[in-house]
Amino acid sequence: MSSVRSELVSDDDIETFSRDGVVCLQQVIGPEWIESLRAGVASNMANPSPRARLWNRDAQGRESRYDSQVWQDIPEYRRFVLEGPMAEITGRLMGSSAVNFFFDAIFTRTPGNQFRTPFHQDEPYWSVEGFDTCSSWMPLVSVERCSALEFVRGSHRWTERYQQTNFGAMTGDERDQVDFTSDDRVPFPDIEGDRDSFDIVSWDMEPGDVAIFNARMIHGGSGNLAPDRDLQVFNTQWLGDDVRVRFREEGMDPDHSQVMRSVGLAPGDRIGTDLYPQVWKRPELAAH
Ligand SMILES: O=C(O)CCC(=O)C(=O)O
Repeated sequence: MSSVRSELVSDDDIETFSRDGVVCLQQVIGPEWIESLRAGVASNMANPSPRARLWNRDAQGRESRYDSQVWQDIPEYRRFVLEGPMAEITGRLMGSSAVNFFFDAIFTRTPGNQFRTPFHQDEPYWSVEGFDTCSSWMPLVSVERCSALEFVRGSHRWTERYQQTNFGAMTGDERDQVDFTSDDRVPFPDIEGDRDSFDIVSWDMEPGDVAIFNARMIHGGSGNLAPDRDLQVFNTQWLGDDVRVRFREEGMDPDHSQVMRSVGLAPGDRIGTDLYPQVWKRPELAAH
């Protein structure tokens, strides 16, 4: 399967990603991939993994759901991860010598669901640590800007360590509990309540577009759907050169520490193994 654009990432895209922490690439994922992933999402929703969560159900029964790390069970996901263009795109954006796949995350909302994901950063929840990370928010349906994921431009370079949202409070699931209040972290800024003070960016997006962001970026939103609009997002997360395994005492979400231990990964290790495969290596280094 091919991509729509021949040049996946331009020098401008690389500069924007480094400076702003997010870049929205238009029409880099071909329609064959989108069609195949939509089929994957349908079978995933019919047969959710043990990691699936209901984030929100309103009085009209409109829902927001999440699942993750399902790529090994769903052939369409697996093929996209291992053969699709994201590994090269993210490797080039990060300027990395090689890229390992971390995990997939699936976000679905039924038509009209209003639930907005609270502003947060991803990397402080992860079982790894590093700056060279990419998360890719890839809608499989058209998304109006008012329903797309929003980003606080440049926040990936802020040095403050914030208390993060406890998503476990939303799901009520004890496996998701993360307590970021017990150490020296400062309260998370009230971005929603003071939007004009922050440089918030988002885009109208079509299938084939992907918003790629550093996992330290503050991001949230993506609810607020019109009554006739649903949302299906396939997100993949990618790790570059400086990332190392890190288990966090305060908790992790998703918590990979157990599976990492089971494949022999320990804190301080470079990421690897079949669970976190190296999918792309810079061609000029591939011979070495
Ligand atoms: O789409 C959403 O509601 C949340 C997305 C998100 O937080 C992410 O991709 O990291």
